[in-house]
Amino acid sequence: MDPVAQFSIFYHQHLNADGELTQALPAFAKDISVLQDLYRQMVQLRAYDTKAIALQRTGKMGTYASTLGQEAISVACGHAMHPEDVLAPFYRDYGAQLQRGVKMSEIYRYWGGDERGSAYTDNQHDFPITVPIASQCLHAAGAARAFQLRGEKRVAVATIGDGGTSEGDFYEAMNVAGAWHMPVVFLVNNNQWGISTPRSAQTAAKTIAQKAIAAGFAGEQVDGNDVIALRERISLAIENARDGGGPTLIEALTYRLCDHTTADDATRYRPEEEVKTAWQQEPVKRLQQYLHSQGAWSDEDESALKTECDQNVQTAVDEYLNTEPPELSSIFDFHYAECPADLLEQRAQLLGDA
Ligand SMILES: Cc1ncc(C[n+]2csc(CCOP(=O)(O)OP(=O)(O)O)c2C)c(N)n1
Ligand SMILES: [Mg+2]
Repeated sequence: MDPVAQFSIFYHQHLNADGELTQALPAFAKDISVLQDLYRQMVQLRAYDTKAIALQRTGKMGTYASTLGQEAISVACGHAMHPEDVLAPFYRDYGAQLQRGVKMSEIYRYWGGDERGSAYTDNQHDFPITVPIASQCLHAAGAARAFQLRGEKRVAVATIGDGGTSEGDFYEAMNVAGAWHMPVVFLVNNNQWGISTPRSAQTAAKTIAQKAIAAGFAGEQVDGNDVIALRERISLAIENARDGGGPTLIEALTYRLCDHTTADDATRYRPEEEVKTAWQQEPVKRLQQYLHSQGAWSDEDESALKTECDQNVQTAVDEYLNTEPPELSSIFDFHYAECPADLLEQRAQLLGDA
């Protein structure tokens, strides 16, 4: 008997955990200033993220989802996208959002419970952060369909966690994207955990990448702590989609070095040893080591960058804390195009008009 269908899933890496190349650099990375730029962005993202947790801990912000350890994925994604593309992000993609014009102060505002934090002033194309898991994949598929119908050479990118790939919305979006050969890329941040559910308990599939096969397109794994491989593979997938090649699923293998959110305590369910091992793999250090080895980064560069990043964060914090609180009615005003009658009644009660 001959097999009816066969498939392979490939794993891509350029830079290992020690900051050494495991294969030749891709063309974009031969310009060292591009790698320095990616490094700067990861360091800036980490400074922003650290401050967000401090703001929450001191009662100045609501629950926050950190991106610690996962910086390479969103930074590479933002770098690979074109301005006219559309990002449908989940809640750990600040690195892509910042590159696409979203302000740090806007993201602080969002997690501070202020809906105006999703009304980006310098980003006209992207969706806001999505918390209902996997629904953003359908939004991205819808945007990609619109590009097809309008004959626009644009690409939609949906990002999602490993746990999210168990959701019906994810499979439905993948299915329609494959069936209609849409210009969309699904980027999975496989950080090994969905709150307290480990990847091993999440799905019996050997890889998440292979979920693309059932939908009729390619899936691949990338070292999610290697910003060089990520930038290369995401860019290839996006440009392939732009050129009519259809969707791709990229599974980026990383680790959630933080709690799930500030409302979580991961020490209750994760072995300390696992987290310790994961710290050896993290993305920022390895790129720094590589740049050092090329004579393209010094201790002076590092301290100048640290000062600059801290200043940018402080400016954003000042903007955030100096924002007038939102109108009380705002909790009703942004969910529906036309607010249903029962909510209008509650709104009136809240405002004392009833
Ligand atoms: C539709 C839906 N179901 C459940 C939740 C609650 N929830 C929030 S985050 C999360 C786990 C997501 O895990 P994963 O997709 O791996 O993303 P990660 O948080 O690890 O980045 C769940 C179940 C939700 N937000 N939306
Ligand atoms: Mg996860």
